[in-house]
Formats: sequence, structure tokens, C-alpha cells
Amino acid sequence: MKLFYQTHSPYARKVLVAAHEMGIDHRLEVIHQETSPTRCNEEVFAFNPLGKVPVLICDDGLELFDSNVICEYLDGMHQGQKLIPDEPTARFHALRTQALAQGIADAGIAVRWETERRPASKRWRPMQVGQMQKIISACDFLEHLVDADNPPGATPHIGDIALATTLSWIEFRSVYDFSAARPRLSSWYERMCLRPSMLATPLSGDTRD
Ligand SMILES: N[C@@H](CCC(=O)N[C@@H](CS)C(=O)NCC(=O)O)C(=O)O
Repeated sequence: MKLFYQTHSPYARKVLVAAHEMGIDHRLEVIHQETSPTRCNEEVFAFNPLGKVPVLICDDGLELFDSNVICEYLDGMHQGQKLIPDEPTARFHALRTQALAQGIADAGIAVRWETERRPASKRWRPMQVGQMQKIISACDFLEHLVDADNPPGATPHIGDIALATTLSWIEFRSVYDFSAARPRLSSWYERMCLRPSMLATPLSGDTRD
């Protein structure tokens, strides 16, 4: 399978970390693609009409996009413990955390448009503040959630992976210092960062708009 990837995308990294956790990363040919709404990458558009990564080109020719869809597809391809649990309560806790992580990443990208990506004269401070407020409020929510949802030693689920990769990106881009005054979230995050799947997939590179 081919994975259209990006070394500085939280969504693409979520897929790759998930594949490592599933033990199927060796089945992926990882191909780096640069994407931005201001620069059309035709190779990516050929498989995803939204022009975004990650994209998975499956062995049978099926073309999948959106990290959530790709993770669900990959989770059906291995015999180990599922990252998306079957049991309804565990399943919807995991999916909700994944949605929250996705929302943090989306808001983080929006903050970066208003702080550095958009030309200075077109940046809008109320948008930056509003998007940052979402990140702060999500991190406050997570401070009370993480340990109860995934005690030390538990196998991570898709929500944990989405959250760890998102927080790592927030840190990488210096969007927000989520660890200050959030001891539970920071220690959970530090634990997640030590996993071989996270160590094998470091973030790097600059956005090209
Ligand atoms: N919801 C999508 C988001 C994917 C996404 O926004 N990817 C970014 C890279 S971090 C991208 O390719 N952006 C290009 C664009 O917005 O045109 C997912 O989870 O896969």
C-alpha cells in the first residue's frame, strides 16, 4: 500500500503511528507530499479531490482519504488488539478523543494562518484568539480525562494516538504550551512520546504556502 504522507502533518503522522502500533507499518510505502490550499499538488489531487494528505492507495486499488477513514481501514487488516475497540463504551470514548484531537489540530492550523501563514496585512486577531480558545478549552477538558481514559500501561487506542500526535504537532509548531499547569496531560503525553511508534515518526519540515 502507498501512503501519501507529510513529515509535518499531525493527521498523516496519526496514520503512520497507528500502523506501527498495529505492526503493519512495513506494508506501507511512505511517500512524502507537500500540500497547502495555496499551492495545488496535482499528485495528491489525483487521489483526493480535497488535495490533502494523508491518502492511502490500497493494494486492490481502493483510494482512501481522511486519516480517520484510513485508520479504520488499517485496523481491519491486522489480527492484534484493535485500536478502535468494538465494545460500545470504549469505542465511543476512543472516537470522541480522536474527534477532540482532530479539532485541536484544525484549530492549531487556523491559529498558524492568523499568526504566520497569511500575509501580515490579512491576519485577523479575533480569529486567532477564538481558535486558540478552542485549544485551551480542549486541553482543560483533557487534563481531567487522560489518566481515567488510559491508565499507565494500557494499550493505546485510536484516540490516544490521535491526541499524542496532535499534541506533538502543537509543541513542534509552538502553537500553545499545553503542558504548563496541566500535570496529568503532560505526564500522559511524555509517556506516549516514549512509545516506539512515536519515536519512529518524528515531525520535521516547514509548511510551503
Ligand atoms: N481531516 C483530514 C485533514 C487533512 C489535512 O488537513 N491535511 C493537511 C496537512 S496537515 C493538508 O494536506 N492540507 C492541505 C490543504 O488544506 O489544502 C484528515 O484527518 O485527514
